[in-house]
Amino acid sequence: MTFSENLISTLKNAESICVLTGAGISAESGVPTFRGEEGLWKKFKPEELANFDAFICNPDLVWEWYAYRRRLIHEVKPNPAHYALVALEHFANNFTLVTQNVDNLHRRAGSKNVLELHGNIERSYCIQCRALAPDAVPEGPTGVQRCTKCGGLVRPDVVWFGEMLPLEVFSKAESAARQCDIFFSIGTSAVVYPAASLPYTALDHGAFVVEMNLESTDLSSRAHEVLTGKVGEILPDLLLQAGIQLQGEQ
Ligand code: BJW
Repeated sequence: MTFSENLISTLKNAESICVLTGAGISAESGVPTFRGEEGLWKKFKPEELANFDAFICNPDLVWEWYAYRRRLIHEVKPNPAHYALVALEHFANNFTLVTQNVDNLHRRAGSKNVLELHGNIERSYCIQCRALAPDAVPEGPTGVQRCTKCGGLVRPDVVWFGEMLPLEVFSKAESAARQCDIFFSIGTSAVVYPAASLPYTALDHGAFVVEMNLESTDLSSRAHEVLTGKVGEILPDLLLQAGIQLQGEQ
């Protein structure tokens, strides 16, 4: 892909870079997205399972959904897009990676400054006494886990619909979006708020906004550049053309 000179020079000269990622960045690792044609969760809409009421009504089903995804995530590896973001973090003076993903793949690739807006599937806690479950939740018997301290239901430490995002994490993300020179919205349908507000915050504060996605989204008409295609191909290519050294597994 050939990139515009404007994009290349804005990237090379950026003092501060902010990136928002969604499920699409992990798709090439083999993790299904939530929505769209490729979404494996077509059987269930995320709104139906990713909420507290669904968990209370059918804890075993919701727990199984997360247990299945946890197993899947353990079997996959970060892909060239995750590694390209590690290289971008090394390159930039000021770099913030904001992710909606709970799959831990950015950290596994080596990214350091990661803000997880929707939590992390590797952690779980008791809804009654709030105790964190032991590091690795046993995957043996099916069905929801119970707290070893009080017997309460154990849930994944993720943010469901209708729940607040971790305040401090979101406030750091907003501040990075306000301060950056260039903002990348990568592999997200940009429909879930407040995460979807971040590119608009960046636009309002004068950042150059770039979208990378297989398809267009509500953001596409407002972004300065829309790069259509697989992020695992586009992002490493962009870095190469900007003279930014790729590292790690590509
Ligand atoms: C590729 C690719 C490749 C594929 N290369 N691209 C109106 C305004 C503001 C808010 C609301 C509103 N109406 C309702 C709300 C509230 C609600 C909301 O936003 N709903 C919308 C659906 C309308 N938001 C909330 O409830 C949030 N909390 C909140 O607002 O708190 C305040 C509050 C509290 C109480 C009362 C009222 C207000 C919380 C949202 C939590 C979202 N949680 C989930 C589950 C997390 C745990 C888990 O993983 O199970 O987060 S839902 C799910 O969606 C998950 C994702 O992080 C999130 C976003 O999805 P994402 O990442 O964009 O994935 P997809 O699948 O949608 O898109 C993938 C994209 O990749 C596609 O575009 C593909 O084309 C692309 N792609 N392969 C490039 N190779």
